[in-house]
Amino acid sequence: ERLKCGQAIPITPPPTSPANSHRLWPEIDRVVKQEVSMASLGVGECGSGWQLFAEDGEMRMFRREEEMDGMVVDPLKAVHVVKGITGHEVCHYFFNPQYRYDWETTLEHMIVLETVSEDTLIFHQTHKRIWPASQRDVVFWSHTRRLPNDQDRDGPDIWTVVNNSTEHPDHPANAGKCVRIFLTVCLLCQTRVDPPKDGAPVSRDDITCKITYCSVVNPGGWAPASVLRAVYKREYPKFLKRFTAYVKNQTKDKPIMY
Ligand code: 16C
Repeated sequence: ERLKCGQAIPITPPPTSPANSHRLWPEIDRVVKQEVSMASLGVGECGSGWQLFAEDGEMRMFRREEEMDGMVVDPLKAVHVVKGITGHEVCHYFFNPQYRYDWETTLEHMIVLETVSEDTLIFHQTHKRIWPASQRDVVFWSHTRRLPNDQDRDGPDIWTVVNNSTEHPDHPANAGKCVRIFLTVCLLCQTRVDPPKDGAPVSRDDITCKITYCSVVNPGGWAPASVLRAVYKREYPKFLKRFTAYVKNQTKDKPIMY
């Protein structure tokens, strides 16, 4: 079911989330709720000012041109509809570090700094350098969560992954050759099942995943605006196409994971 502008999406965390005794828990819970509500708003509604900048089949990418202290921090909102995969599967491959080098083409190096719980990890990543800017790195917590589907109680649950910059004493910002970037990313996935009319078992042909991907990246230091905008216009569509194709390929011969 499509969510309408302003329509509440259920975002109550599981009362026993394995991460809820961690020092970061209040922040994680607050940011996840906020990002899920923002991601669930449509792009054409509420006078939001989103401009379409890339389109390919079912995929649409929107941005708002914004600057902070002279640096480009354009928010991005992408929507995609992919057949044959579930929201749980999409979030599984996005969240889990063992798959990241397979699909994340801008990545140079990744380590898990802390396993907070099975649904919450803290990462350090370095990314490929964009000439003529300095190389970038990032430290962020990543949290995945199942959200009850109140719009369609018989339908599959909604899934999300939220990534948000944080600090870590082992990797202080701007201490080495990298400039620290700051990001907030939300992947929100809704699954629709259209069961076969003849009562046959549901197959991958009968499932569709609506993916919303929102991100704000602050480059953290000087980078030419024209280069930065040219890079993200190329890299975001490449990421979403490659990543969703990867999930389709990984899951095609596996049982459906709702
Ligand atoms: O969300 C995505 N990936 C997650 C798991 O890795 C996570 C990390 C996001 C990092 C996104 C920023 C990476 C920027 C590094 C520089 C790009 C290098 C390009 C090299 C080309 C040869 O949430 C998927 C992320 C998809 C990333 C698309 C690229 C966005 C560029 C934004 C501008 C960054 C400013 C860099 C300043 C020089």
